[in-house]
Amino acid sequence: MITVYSDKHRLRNSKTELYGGQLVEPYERPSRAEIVLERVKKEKLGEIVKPRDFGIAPVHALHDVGFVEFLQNAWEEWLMTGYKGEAIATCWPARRMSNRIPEFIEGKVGYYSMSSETSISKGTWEAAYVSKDVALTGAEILLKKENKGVFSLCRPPGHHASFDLFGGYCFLNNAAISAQWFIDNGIDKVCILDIDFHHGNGTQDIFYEREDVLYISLHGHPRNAFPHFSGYEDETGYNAGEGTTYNWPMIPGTQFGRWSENLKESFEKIKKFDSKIIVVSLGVDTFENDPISFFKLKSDNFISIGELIAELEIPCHFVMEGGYDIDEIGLNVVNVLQGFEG
Ligand code: Q9C
Ligand code: ZN
Repeated sequence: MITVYSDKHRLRNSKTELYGGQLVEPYERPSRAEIVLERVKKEKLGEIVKPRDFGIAPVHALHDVGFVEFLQNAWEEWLMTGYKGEAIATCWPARRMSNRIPEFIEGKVGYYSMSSETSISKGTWEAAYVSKDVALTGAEILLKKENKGVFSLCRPPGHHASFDLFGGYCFLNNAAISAQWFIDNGIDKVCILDIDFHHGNGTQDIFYEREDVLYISLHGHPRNAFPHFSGYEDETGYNAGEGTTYNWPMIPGTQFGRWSENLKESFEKIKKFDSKIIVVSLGVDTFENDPISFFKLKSDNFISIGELIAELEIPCHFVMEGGYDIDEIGLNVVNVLQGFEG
């Protein structure tokens, strides 16, 4: 399987994450991608290719122009205030407040974010820009070379990022951007299968009213898990998109038995939808040792996940999302890909 990778992901190297009331070293750190790449090489998964620049149009296809401009300029504007730390949101347009866009960067950071753990730092925009090129290059390879599967080693991840929101370590929604690219290049329907531990609120939101994209997610129940306000079972789509969103929230301690039952149930929806391509939002934070999640999947289970997905016999674009147990992230990700290849 071809892997798309760029070392420009290192430009996303924030020093602070607001976690449990403290500023800690971010869980979403450069070594994550390095270790996955090492494993890809060690296991001889296949060729490693660099992304090409697809420009900004595929971003504007799904994200708000003002939001994109904000991401581009946020770090410079934050520096100009004289603040000493990284840009962290502290105030939001909450219930019954005004939705007008503020001028001051501190207000804009709140306006354009869904959560405050994700600091904006120097190089964040540049890394997010290349991450979407990694996903788009992977999409192009899958379509043009008629491969069965391609792995886009995206970093930063994307599935929490919405039309005009960043957060949850995400800035641009790589999986969504690649799904839209498939549609713009002759694939009439696309399924996004999101197996990251967290609900992909951004992906769901972007396609919530669309009938041409099926969004399926298995995740920690929002009663207990980030992003807390999205991912309930009764979120099923709206207007033309009614019935093209399916959520399987699961309780703390969930093991592979229950998880895989739900995966198989989701396959019934995927088969019925009958799309020619699946974008897999591939997070391995469902792992038992993940430091910020509460499922109990074991490393071997990730091989089974790949094997199960392969049974669908639909070409898959694997897009890297979360996974924070640095020691085993390479093993777990490559297990999925090798299981898929058989
Ligand atoms: N107590 C992705 O996996 N904080 N994002 C969780 C847990 C945010 C995860 C706090 C987690 C974001 C792409
Ligand atoms: Zn996650």
